[in-house]
Amino acid sequence: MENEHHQIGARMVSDVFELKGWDVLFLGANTPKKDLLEYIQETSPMVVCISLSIYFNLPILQLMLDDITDQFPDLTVLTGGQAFTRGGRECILKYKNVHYLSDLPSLENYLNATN
Ligand code: B12
Repeated sequence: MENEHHQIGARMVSDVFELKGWDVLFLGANTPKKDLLEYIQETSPMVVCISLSIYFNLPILQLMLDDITDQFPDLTVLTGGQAFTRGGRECILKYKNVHYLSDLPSLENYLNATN
């Protein structure tokens, strides 16, 4: 996501999806909101994952989620990353199809349950 240069966690998340047989489009770090929205429009993904490492980027994440959920209300969005250890989970509760997962085992459980 925008202004988020940490990409190792997101890379590991995408690897978990691939190991479970999903086709993954890894956009990398610091993806502008506008580009992400265009990308969703073009590729119609089943799930979008967003990684947040820096707590001060939480407002940027919220703006992103506002637009994603507004334009793609049925799309599932998974969020995670170490920023949430400092708070912010309550901010995503208001979004119906946005979920927070704390770690990779939780992601694997989620994928096993949805497959
Ligand atoms: C490497 C690193 C960097 C590198 C990143 C390089 C890269 N290409 O990724 C660089 C040098 C760019 C960097 C920059 C900065 N960093 Co830095 N960085 C780190 C460091 C040392 C490691 C991060 C990492 O890769 N961890 C390993 C990965 C695997 O862990 P993870 O990201 O947490 O991901 C795991 C889980 O969280 C989860 N997960 C992550 N995302 C998602 C998403 C979903 C959907 C799911 C299910 C799970 C999930 O799965 C992963 C596997 O368990 C951490 C400290 C640390 N020990 O973690 C600080 C840290 C993240 N950085 C920090 C800071 C403050 C910065 C800077 C602001 C420093 C500065 N003053 O310039 C800048 C910010 C730049 C920016 N705008 O993004 C802070 C963030 C504090 C906070 N939480 O608010 C940390 C925690 C250091 C600290 N103790 O203060 N950093």
